[in-house]
This record gives sequence, C-alpha cells and structure tokens, in this order.
Amino acid sequence: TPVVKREDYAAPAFLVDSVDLCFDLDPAKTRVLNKMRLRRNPAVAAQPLRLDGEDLNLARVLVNGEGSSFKLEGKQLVLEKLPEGEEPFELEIFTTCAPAKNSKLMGLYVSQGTFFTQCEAEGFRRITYFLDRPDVMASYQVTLRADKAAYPVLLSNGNLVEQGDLDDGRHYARWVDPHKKPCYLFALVAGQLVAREQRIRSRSGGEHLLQVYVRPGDLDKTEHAMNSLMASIAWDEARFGLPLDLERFMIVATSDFNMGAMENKGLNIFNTKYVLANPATATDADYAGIESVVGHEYFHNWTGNRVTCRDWFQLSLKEGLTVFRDQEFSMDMAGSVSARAVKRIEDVRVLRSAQFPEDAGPMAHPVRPDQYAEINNFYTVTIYEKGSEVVRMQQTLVGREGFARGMKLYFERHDGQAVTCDDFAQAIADANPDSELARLLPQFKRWYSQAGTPRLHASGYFDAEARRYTLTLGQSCPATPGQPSKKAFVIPVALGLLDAQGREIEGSARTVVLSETSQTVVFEGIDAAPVPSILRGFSAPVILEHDSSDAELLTLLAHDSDPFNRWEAGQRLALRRALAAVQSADAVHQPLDAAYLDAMRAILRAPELDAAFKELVLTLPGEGYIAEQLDEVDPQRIHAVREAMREQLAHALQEDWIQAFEAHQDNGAFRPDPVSSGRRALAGLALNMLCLAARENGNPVWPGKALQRFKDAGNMTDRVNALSALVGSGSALAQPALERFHALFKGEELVLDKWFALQAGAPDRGGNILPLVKQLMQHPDFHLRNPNRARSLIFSYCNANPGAFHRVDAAGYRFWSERVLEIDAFNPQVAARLARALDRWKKLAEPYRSAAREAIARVAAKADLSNDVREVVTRALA
Ligand code: HT7
Ligand code: ZN
Repeated sequence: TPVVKREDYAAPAFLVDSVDLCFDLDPAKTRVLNKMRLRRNPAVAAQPLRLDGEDLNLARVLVNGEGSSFKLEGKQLVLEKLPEGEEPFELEIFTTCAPAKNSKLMGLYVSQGTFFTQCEAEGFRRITYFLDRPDVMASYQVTLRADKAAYPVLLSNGNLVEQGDLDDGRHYARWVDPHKKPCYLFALVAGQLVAREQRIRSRSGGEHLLQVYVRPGDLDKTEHAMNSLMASIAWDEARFGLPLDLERFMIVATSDFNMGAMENKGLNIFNTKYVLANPATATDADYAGIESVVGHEYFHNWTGNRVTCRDWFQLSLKEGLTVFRDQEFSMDMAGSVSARAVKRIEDVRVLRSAQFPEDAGPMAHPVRPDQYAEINNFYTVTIYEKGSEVVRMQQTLVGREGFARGMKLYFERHDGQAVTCDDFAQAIADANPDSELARLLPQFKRWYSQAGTPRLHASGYFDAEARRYTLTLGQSCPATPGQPSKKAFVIPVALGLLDAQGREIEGSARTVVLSETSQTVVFEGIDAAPVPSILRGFSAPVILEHDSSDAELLTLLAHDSDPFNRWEAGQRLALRRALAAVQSADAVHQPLDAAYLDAMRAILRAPELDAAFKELVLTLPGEGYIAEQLDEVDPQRIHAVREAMREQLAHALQEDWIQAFEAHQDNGAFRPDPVSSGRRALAGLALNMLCLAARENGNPVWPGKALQRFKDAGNMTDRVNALSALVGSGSALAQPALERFHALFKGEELVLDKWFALQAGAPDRGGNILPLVKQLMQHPDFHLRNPNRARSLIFSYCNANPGAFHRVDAAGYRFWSERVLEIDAFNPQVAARLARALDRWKKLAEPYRSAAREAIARVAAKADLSNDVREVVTRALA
C-alpha cells in the first residue's frame, strides 16, 4: 500500500475561491453540479490541476463555459490545458453518485430515508471532484433540490437565503456559508426531520437560532443536547472569549454514523448516541457523553474550523486541542473540586487503558504522525487523548491565564488559516515569553514528534541528620516502530510531600519541570521521612515508576490533598496484588489481604468523600490495564484473578455494601448532575457486589432485590445497573430480566444497543459468551451494517471482554477474523477499528499468541482488503 509522508507536503498548485454546488437529490442517482472559481497559486510552479474523486460517474467538464480535455489517472481527474496566468477561471464539473449504495458512510449516503454527508477526512471526493485537502479553503453556496414530501427539510452550511417549490412535487433550498472553509467541513442533510429550537442572545449581544434536528418522535429526547449546546456557547465566550460566529447553528442526529459526531460548519452531524437522551432511555454516562461531545463539536467551531489543519498530519492541532477544551468544559460544568477530580480520573483511565497500549503496540505513532497509509486509521486515542495531554502540559507550563493569552494570540495570528502543531505551540510560548514553555519549546515539541509513553522514575532519600529529603527524578522512553531511541521530554511533575500522619508539609508542593534524563529536587528542613505524592493530577502522560511501600500508598490513599493521587494510590495497591496473584504459580485464591480490604472499607465509610469518588476508588483496575503491566499475558489468568478480587471485595465488605446501597437511594426526579449520578454509580456498584456475594452463598435476597429494582427503576441508570448486577453475577434471574428489557424497549435503537452490549460483555462462565454472540447475530434486531449495532455486539465481545474473547480453542479469534473480513467488504473504517482488537498479540502467552498471529495472517491473506484494514494487519504482523 502506498504511504503518504509528512515530509512530502507541498502547497496546493491551485486555489479555490468559491464553490457553487447544486444537488438533485435522489437515493439511486444524485446529480451534482459543481461550479468552481479557481486560480493558480502564485507561490507554486505551474503544473496540471489534479482533482480527487472516488466512486463518481463523470458526465461533463467545462472550463470557462467550454468543453475541455481531461484525463482520469487512477482516481484523479487531471486537467492539463488550463488558462495560463493568475486570473481566476471557472471550472464546471457534473457528476452523479449513488447515495443509497454508499455503505461506507463516507461522502453522501442515506440513513433511514434521510440524506447525510460525512466529508472528514476525505469524503468530499465521493461527492464531487475537488482539491480534497484541508489547506484549500473556499466560499460555498449550495442549492439542494429534492422531492418535497420525502425530503421536506433541506439543510446545508451557513444561512438559508432562498427556498421555494419546483415542478413535479419537488422543492429547493439555497444556502450560503459566510465563512470560507475546507471541503471536509461541507455538509448537507435532507429528509423528514423535526427540530427543537432555541433563540439565544450571546454575551456580545448577537442573536442566534439554535436547532437540534431529529426524527419525528425523538423530540422529547433533545433537551439535554440543547442545554449542552447553550452551555458550550456560554463557556467558550467566558473562558476563551470565543463567540458563536453564525446566525444559525444546527445539530442533526443520525443512527448510521462511523464515529461520534462531526463539526461541519454550522451544521454538526451527530450519531444519535450523542444527542438523544431522556431519563427512561439514557444512563448518566450517556448524559455525560452528550455534554462532552456537543461541547467538543461546538468548540471545533474555533479550534478546527476558524483555524484548521494544514494537512492531516496536523490532525491533533484541532483534535488534541478540542478534546482538551471539552475536558475542561466538562470539569467546569461539574463544579466542585471533587467532581472535577472525578472527571480527571475518568479521562486518565481512558488514556491509560486505551492510549498507553496503542503507544506500546504496532500502531504506535507520534501525536503528529510522520506517515500513514489510510488517514482514517489515525483518528486515534493518541491524536485525541494524548494530544489533549500535550495541550494540558502547555497550560501547566504557562498557567491558566497564560494559556488563555496564548489562545488569543493563536487566533490573532491564524484566524482563517490552515496551520500546523508548531504554529500552535509557538503562539502559546510567544504569549508567555518568560515561561518554562518558551525556554524549552524545541524540546517540549518532542511530545509531538516522538511516540511511546515515557517512564518517570522516582526515588527518594531522606537524610535525617541534614533534615533533607532528596527526590531524584529520571526519565526514559521505550522504542516504538521506526523510532529506536528517544530524546528527553519536558515533563511537568506536580508533587508534594506528606508527613507520616498524612499532613501536607508546608511549602513542599510544586511543579518540577523535568527536562534532563535525571534531575534532583531537594527539600530542606524536613524532620522525618516524608511520603512523596508524585505526578499529582496526572500532570504528564507518563508511567510513574516509584517503589512506594504499601504503608506509603495507604497514607496517600487516606490523606493526600490531591484527589487524583488518592485514587491512584488505591489503584496501585490493587494492581500490586493483582500482579502478585497473576504471576504466582499457585491456583488463584483470595488475592486481597486485610490491609487492602480495611483501606477500602474505610473509603466506603468515609463521610467526607463523595459517592462518585468512592465508586472510582472501589473499582479495580481493568483487565487490559493489568495486562499492560506484564511482559507475557495470560488473559484467562488475569480474568480469574480480577474476578477473585471482586468476589473477595464483595464478601469482605458485604455489610458496608448494604449500607452503601441503602444510603444512596434517590426517589426524586432524575437529574444527571455529578452528585446524583455519583450516588447512582455507587449504589450500582454496591448492588453488583451484593449479587456477586450472593452467587457464592446462594442467598436469593439480593438477586431478588436487584430484579425488583430492575422492574421499578425510575431511570435507565438504575435499571441497567440492576440488570448488569444480575447478568454479571450469573443469576438465574438474568435471563427473564433480559427478555423483559428487550420487550420494554423494542423500538428504542440506543437501548437495544445496550441490550446487545450487556450480553456480549458478560463474564464468561464455561465458554458460553461466543455461542451467545453468534446467536445474537441472528436476532432480528441485529444489523451488522449499522455501526452502533455492530459495535454493541461484536466490539463489545472482541474489544471489551478479554476473558471471553481469548479462548484456548482460538474460536474467538476465528470469529474476529471472519467479522473483520465481512465488515471490510462494505465499511472499511469500522472493519479497521475492529482489526485493532489484536494489536497486542505479541504479548500473549501460548497458545493464544500463535492462534492470534494465525488469525491476523488469515485476514492479511485476503487479496482485496481495504487500505484501512491492510495497514492495521500489516503493522501488526511486522
Ligand atoms: N472531526 C470528526 C472526525 C470524524 C470522522 C473521521 C473519519 C470518519 C468519520 C468521521 N466522523 C467524524 C469528529 C471529531 O473529532 O469531532
Ligand atoms: Zn474532534
């Protein structure tokens, strides 16, 4: 497969001033008339015009109104004889495409009778021939024509300037976007939709119309999305001084979408999962997801749309920055210090359980990659989540106000431009010339160029006589594909010292900027050996290696003023026990000791701690995270150990779980705020634990209570928690409850996704999950072509249920390879995501390792594989 290299970037030979698109929408054959005004780029030597196109039928090409010669070279349309000189010229291209046959969901497609587009990264070329690259920004006018009864709503970017009826029951709408944009931000929607509307006046006095479009019948599920949009607008103005620059801002929901949502200018298109919610159908996690994705797409309006990427290697310029912004938004919305910490812990959990493995595996790449075969494979946790951490470190190094100043300078310099990650970091540094970031900028930027998760080594030495504590910090970073050795990073390490009683030692808290391979930090006037709290708030995306004793970790867990490190101490204690049990030669038996269980009991009982925080502390590190700590992974053993730990926690703390469950019942109206959702989360965990304990002792009381709660629940969070307590503990009541759940939510697509996911992700008892997944594939509600449904069943099994997926008989891997190939035939992007499930196969113990390699080789052996899947499996086998 040919690769695209960052070093090969060249400015476009032609610039597009304006685009006038006219669509005659028809599912079988849509006609697209594209009239462009182009001119040669004076900065680039004369060369033919090469336009990208894919799956298009070309009917006509006119230059300045006259027929013109052209060539089709591969997928490109090449025009050699164009007017010389710098004068603009008109290029008219007439093509057709077949939206109803578009199963890739890229370009123009039909979902449940409605037309949608998805153009990022390279989907616009599936609509018309174009210079499909983000550094070509143009003004767009769009005319949509369609049957009025079938497609009463016709939407595109910008402002509606004209609409009316045509002959034969057709109608039209004309939209003009006042802002120049790259073609990946183009969008259209046409279909039977209804909108929740809201008029707002912004801080600066501008009037705006906000609309959330959904299918008729879904309007009662749009309130939270609209509230989230209004909150996002207010937040961006208050925190960064960035106003809404459009009269009209629209969100449209579709059930068929490859990703979460898309930030098309003024016309965001969303997966229904991130729009629709009411208390009966959506969980607290769904509500939080909607707030963060609505925020994310809205924040792109500045970070991505007003200032966009020069090329796709700079993707993190917009994605890392926008994730950072949505994380900060959710934290600010959460309010209290504790709720902010809960959000931070959740974000770090995602980073460590998904991005760290990516950075250690065959798909490892820098935040600004150097090459790709398929850009769609690079919408990764590295670009998004690690990219966000890289922005966060910049904020840490210049301070919150300094960062806001840097953002201001970034927009002053680059509004309306397509720029690079270098431009961003330069603006933040230039606005803060006296900062550590400015001093160390070239070195700091290694975070963009070097892949891999750095290790932060810490060791302390206490000199009682000198009353001095010396902390030595060192760093190293493992090799990654194509990068055998790494240079030192700039690592901001927030830290502080506690005394033996757990009190913060005054004046000890600071942020040390580690830029050498080793540095020492000296604390004078220390009376007794302190307990260091290192990497507070997870101040850098690194793996901390520090030999803390259990006693030190218990002190941190009980007393640290930094909630993140309090939680982290609990995770380390659990991890230590999990690893000891996994690595021991003995049969798995009660991996937890009294010290750990007592500490957890104390947390559960602590009156000053919030329920949400308790739930996080009492949740054990995931199986994937445990696996990452090991050189050789036996997924079954890890699963058995973690299950044994859960059962022990369930038994040992039974009285406290009962207390926690009973003390966290809310009967009032459902509100998805951090306090109430935290209470539901803890009650849910408690119920889970109580059902697990009941499994051992055969006591039917708690499964019975769980069933009752499942039936009576006033909201989806409580209902699904009760159901998963029954399913997770293998209760006999699980099956009837699942049937009831299905009957209750028959027409609710997003709830049915939960139903499939819950079953595919259930603990495997005797190898029963794979046959169940296969059986569920035959269920009338299962549709492989719908990405949400495919994810809910197939991905939940292959990616999120290691104990069931990694089977000694290799049947899980066979199933995986069959599904990758089956999906690749119609939707390569989704197939390539699934293909990543075996990324870490080289770490597996036998017999898993050989079987996994064989399964990957089986996929790679297929001749007509997509670029997407080909890149993933080739890297995996390298
Ligand atoms: N910027 C959006 C990326 C996206 C996307 C990329 C490839 C294929 C389909 C896609 N749908 C959305 C999403 C975002 O980060 O906001
Ligand atoms: Zn984004």
